[in-house]
Amino acid sequence: MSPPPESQAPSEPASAALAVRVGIIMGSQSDWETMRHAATVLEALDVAHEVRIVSAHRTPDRLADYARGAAGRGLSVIIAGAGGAAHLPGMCAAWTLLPVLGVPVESHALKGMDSLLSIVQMPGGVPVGTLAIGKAGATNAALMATSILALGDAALSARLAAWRAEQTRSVAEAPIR
Ligand code: RP5
Repeated sequence: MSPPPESQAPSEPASAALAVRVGIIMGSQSDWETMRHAATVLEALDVAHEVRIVSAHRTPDRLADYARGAAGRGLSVIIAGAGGAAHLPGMCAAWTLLPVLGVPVESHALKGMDSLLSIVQMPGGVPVGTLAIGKAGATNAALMATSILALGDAALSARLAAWRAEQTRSVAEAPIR
């Protein structure tokens, strides 16, 4: 099998022209199908973000450079998604003091249980905030990143409140039968 296009990052969101506040990284192009849900939420909330493929084991130097430079470039939160033996969020957290939110990507062999356990079981001392496996985790990672940023941004807090209110409005009182 030919190697995946590690240097080919998913296309940049329109909000990239603004000061980037959240970095979404993933171990492989194949993770984009899951991690795109984080980008979608950040776009809906107008949170400037960037998206990169950064593999802990295939591109270790890229990971070190990315994580060590993130705070200096103005990022506030990193969302890291990976599958299988998912070292990416933990290794990223080792290189930065920024909050790192880990998204376990659903794997073929073990349905993401391997990803979940390898991300959530960080030994005490270097935290990774671990979300659910798959789409829900990617979605909630973006919402949690937004909550963190909203602590110091009243306009963003208002946008998040509106997003949540719209979600509430969208829930029907009774199921369609
Ligand atoms: C991990 O290995 C990636 O995060 C991905 O979830 C998994 C499989 O990668 P590919 O073989 O699809 O590139 O590094």
